[in-house]
Amino acid sequence: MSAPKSTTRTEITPDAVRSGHRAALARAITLIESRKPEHREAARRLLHELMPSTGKAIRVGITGVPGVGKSTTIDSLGSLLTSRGHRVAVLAVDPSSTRTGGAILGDKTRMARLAADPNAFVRPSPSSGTLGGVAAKTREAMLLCEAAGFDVILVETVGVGQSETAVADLTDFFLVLMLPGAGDELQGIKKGILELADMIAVNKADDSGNRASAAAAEYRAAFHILAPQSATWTPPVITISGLTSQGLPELWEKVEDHRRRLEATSELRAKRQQQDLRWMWALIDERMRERLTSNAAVRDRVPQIEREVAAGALSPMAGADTILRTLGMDA
Ligand SMILES: Nc1nc2c(ncn2[C@@H]2O[C@H](COP(=O)(O)OP(=O)(O)OP(=O)(O)O)[C@@H](O)[C@H]2O)c(=O)[nH]1
Ligand SMILES: [Mg+2]
Repeated sequence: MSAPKSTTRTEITPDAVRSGHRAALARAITLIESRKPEHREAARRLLHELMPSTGKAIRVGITGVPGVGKSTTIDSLGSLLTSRGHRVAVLAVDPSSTRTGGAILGDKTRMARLAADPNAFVRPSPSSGTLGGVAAKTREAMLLCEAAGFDVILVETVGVGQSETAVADLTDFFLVLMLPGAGDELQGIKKGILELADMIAVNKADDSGNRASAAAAEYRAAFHILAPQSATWTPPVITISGLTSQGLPELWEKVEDHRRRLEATSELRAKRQQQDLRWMWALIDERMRERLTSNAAVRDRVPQIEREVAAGALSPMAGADTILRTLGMDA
């Protein structure tokens, strides 16, 4: 007797992922993104079994304002790295589902070389969920990629909202792309982004004359007045062109240098340990939230409670108590 066909597609063995076949990896990621309870259990088992095969890649987060050239740079950098024998996986964190359709299209056209490269794997952002949920799925996808033998993981995120912090928390090295045009640009940077950055690359140096190096000088000065984030690393500021690949070999040299230093001082281990702890709490938050939103009794009562709280008939505390009691939690 043969197994029913409908279930065989969702059965992904750890060995299938470890074999490095992109189709198996893609299916495994689809499984971890699934919201169906039976898939979640299978996904947990799969990840659990694959954990020993994870952790060896260089994980790089890449952010910057829309249009700065993240995808273009990833396409060129990724191609450079596969030509050197690396296997490169590209993931995205984009929690705004309205943008996701566009981002998928953008990734397909702007990462054309990598999308066609047998040693690369390009995966768009999960299409729904809170930022915490999307980041958690991306982390799990990253671990699957590592188990499948990808030794460089590039995570793109658009530099608006809170997604940079989430991506910095997934990766070892956080690269911030900036546009040429100093001064104005500097004022526009969100406070905090410099503190997350392990390097700034001013992109589009190919067609901006000396505005790119002027901008780089300003960012260097900005780093000088910041308190150092690490005793072993001062974030470099370089100029690049994602379009022509100018500066990308130097960019990667810096990433490798950073990696060597962090390994030598065991900062890398400490960093990942901290990330694991925050990940655990993010999972707990996400699962609690899921229980809340999937509970039918809660769903039935929430509109009425919201109306009463909005009308001042019920205090916010009493509203929260009622909802939590409906969920079976002691107030
Ligand atoms: N001249 C020049 N143009 C570039 C460079 N990098 C990107 N571009 C152009 O800038 C535009 C945006 O590039 P993308 O790579 O899609 O930018 P992105 O940051 O990924 O954008 P989002 O994903 O929408 O946030 C495209 O038209 C690119 O061709 C560069 O180094 N030089
Ligand atoms: Mg992009």
